[in-house]
Amino acid sequence: PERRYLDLMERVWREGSPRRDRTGVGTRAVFGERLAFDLSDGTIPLLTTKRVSWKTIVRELLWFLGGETNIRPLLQDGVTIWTDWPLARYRRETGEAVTQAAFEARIVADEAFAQAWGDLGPVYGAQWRHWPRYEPAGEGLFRRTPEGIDQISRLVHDIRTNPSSRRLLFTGWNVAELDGMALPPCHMTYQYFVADGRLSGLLHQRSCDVGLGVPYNLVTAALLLRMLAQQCDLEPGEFVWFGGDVHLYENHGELVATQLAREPRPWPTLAFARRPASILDYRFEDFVVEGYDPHPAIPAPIAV
Ligand code: THF
Repeated sequence: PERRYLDLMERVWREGSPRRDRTGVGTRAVFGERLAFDLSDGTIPLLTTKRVSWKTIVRELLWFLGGETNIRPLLQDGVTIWTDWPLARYRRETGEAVTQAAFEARIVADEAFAQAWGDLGPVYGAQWRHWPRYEPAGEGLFRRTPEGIDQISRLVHDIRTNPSSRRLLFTGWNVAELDGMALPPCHMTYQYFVADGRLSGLLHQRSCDVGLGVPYNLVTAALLLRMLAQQCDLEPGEFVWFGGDVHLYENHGELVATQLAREPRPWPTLAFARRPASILDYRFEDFVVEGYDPHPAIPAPIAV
C-alpha cells in the first residue's frame, strides 16, 4: 500500500547520504530498495497523497509503445514532461533565450524544427520496439536492418507460448547507444513471471527520483503489466519494484513535508474499455480509471 512509498520517502529524506549529482541540484540517496503491489484486485499504485496525472502517464506509455522518441506527438497531446531536455539543448546550442511555451509551440507547428530539435535520441521507444539488429553486408561489414527487434511483440509472443520461461523480459539499457540518448533509461529492465494463471512483473529502476519520477514509473509499470495480462488472457498478479539509486532532490523538502502529513486513501482501479487486437493497438480511451480521489497536486521542480 501507499504507506510503503511514504515510509521510503521519509527514510530517504532522513537517512539518505548527501550526494552531488549530475544535475548539480544535490540529492539524498539510499541504495537497493523494494516495493511490492498486489494488482490482483484491479487496483493500480496511483498515489493518493498528491494528484498524479494518470492521463499523462497513459499518453507517455502509448508514446513509448509506438516506438516514438520525438517529443512532438507528446506535445500534440498536451504532455510536456519531456520538453526540458530538448529545450536545454536548444538553448545551449543556439544561445537563444526561448521560453518553454514558445519552444513547444514551434515544435508542434513546424515539423522540420521538431525533427531537428525535438528528438531525444534512441531512448525507450526506440529500444523497446526497434532494438538495433545488424546483418552481414559483405567484406566483414555489417549493416543495420531497418526494423530492428521488437522486444514488446516478442515478449507477448513468449508469454503466450512459453509462460514458464525465465527470459520474459525487455530492457532499454542498450550499452552501445547510451551516448546518443538525451537521458539513459531510468526504468530500465522489466521482467515477467506466470504462475497459477497470474502474470507478475518486476521493474528494475536504476535511478529513482522519489518525489517526481517514481510516482509516474510505478503507474507505467502497472499499466503495462495489466495490458500484457489482458493480451495474454492472464489475471494480474504482483508488481515488484526494485530501486537502485533511490533519491530525493534537495529542493523537494516542501513536497516531502506536505505529502508525509497527508493520510493515504484507497487505491483507484483500472479497467479496459475493450480488448485491443494487440499490445500495440491500445488507445487513450481504452484506459478507465475509477475511484481516484487524491489530495491536491504538489508542484515541485524537476532536475534536468
Ligand atoms: N529526470 C528527473 N530528474 N526526474 C525524473 O523523474 C525523470 N523522469 C523522466 C526523465 N528524466 C527525469 C521524465 N519524467 C515530471 C514527471 C515525470 C517526468 C518528468 C517530469 C513532472 O514534472 N511531473 C509533475 C507534473 C507535470 C505535468 O503534469 O505536466 C508532477 O507534479 O508530478 C523519470 O521517468
